[in-house]
Amino acid sequence: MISESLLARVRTTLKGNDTGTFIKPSPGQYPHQWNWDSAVIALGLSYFDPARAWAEVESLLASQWRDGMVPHIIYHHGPSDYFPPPDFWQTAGLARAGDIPSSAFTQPPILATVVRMLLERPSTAGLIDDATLRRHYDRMLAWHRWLHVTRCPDGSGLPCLIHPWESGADNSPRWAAILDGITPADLPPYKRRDTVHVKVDERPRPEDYTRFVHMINLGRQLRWEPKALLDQMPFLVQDIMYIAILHRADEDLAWLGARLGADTGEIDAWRAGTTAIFDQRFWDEKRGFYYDYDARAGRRIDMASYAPFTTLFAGLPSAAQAERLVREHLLNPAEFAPGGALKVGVPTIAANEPLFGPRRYWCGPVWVIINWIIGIGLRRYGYDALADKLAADTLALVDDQGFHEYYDPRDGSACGAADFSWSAALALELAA
Ligand code: 9WN
Repeated sequence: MISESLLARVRTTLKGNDTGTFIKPSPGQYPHQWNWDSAVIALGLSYFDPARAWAEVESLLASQWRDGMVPHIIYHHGPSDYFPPPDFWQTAGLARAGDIPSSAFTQPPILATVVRMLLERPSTAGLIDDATLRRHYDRMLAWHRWLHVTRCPDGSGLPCLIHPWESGADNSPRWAAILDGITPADLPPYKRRDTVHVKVDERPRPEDYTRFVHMINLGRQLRWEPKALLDQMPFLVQDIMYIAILHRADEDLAWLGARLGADTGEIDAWRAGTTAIFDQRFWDEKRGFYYDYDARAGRRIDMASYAPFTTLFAGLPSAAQAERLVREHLLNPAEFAPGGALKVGVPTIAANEPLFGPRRYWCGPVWVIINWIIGIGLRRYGYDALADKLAADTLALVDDQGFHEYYDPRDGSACGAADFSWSAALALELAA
């Protein structure tokens, strides 16, 4: 149940981050619109400003590129003190780019799932007409098609990410081995800004940040041409969480298509394709766990992370696989469960991984969005009591520490940016 006091705190945080056109992720650190942040922020808005929830969807989709991609950062109001600024991407004059300055790659496509959720709740359902919905549907369909086709080098329908920022989990140790093999060269001049607002040891290491910039520079040199990126970027990854979110979003997009009377055959084929290949590509029967895939090297990435649990959100594992994910890993105190070194879950990297970094961004901290996604997945498989416990523990964290970007799983203390929009928005989801 949502208390008046929680609602008031969320409203204050989101209003404080409202730019008028969109809600920014946090006051200082992230002054622009981010793709998956914006989508889940719309869910929070549905509790006290439902029209604004749809406006958030509208402003995100307005950034769509002509080739279908929906970018990861959108600079509606021009540059700020955030690095990289809009010009750094060098997208001006690109025929395939959109009308609003943006980054040149994308982020987890959770938007179609959010749109379905908004359509299924009374506060927001009646506030959108079919013509607008059809426009949103066509845009999301084009984005998903871009992912399944343009971003897929092997005909499997599984998209590849070409930069760690696309995963939403920028410096995850899942990418460490690939990043370690990249030697930055000929870097353009730049000044890192993220460590102005957040402690250095809670942000990506300097050597990784340099590689992020190096890969943006490579993309610029390739004029962001999709085929050239697939052929030449040193980072070419099939990310389990990204694909799980897309698979679930395909399901929700097909639901929307059926409601609008559209032919959803293309989406059904993507879903069938992903289901057919998912286990073969990612499942390790011996360890009862999924592993991401380095498509450039042609091998699995040996790193135990939160990502396998997000497959439950998409309904990808069988009941037996789900049981192994939960029993052998999620509830294992040596890895992901409170009890041993951990006080709160779910850490973004298993506690017994050598690269576990409990305060460093995506190297271990607990993120509200991840717990929310895992909780929905647990319910999908009937683990309601576990989902209830995860929601209660996550809410206790935000109650105690405030709406932070992430939390140290050893003691629940706050890390990263404060007044973080999706932690606030999703606290309402968890309470509801
Ligand atoms: C780069 C906004 C975004 C999130 C990402 C998170 C972080 C940006 C950064 O912040 O990434 O895109 O500057 O670190 O990793 O998931 O969407 O909240």
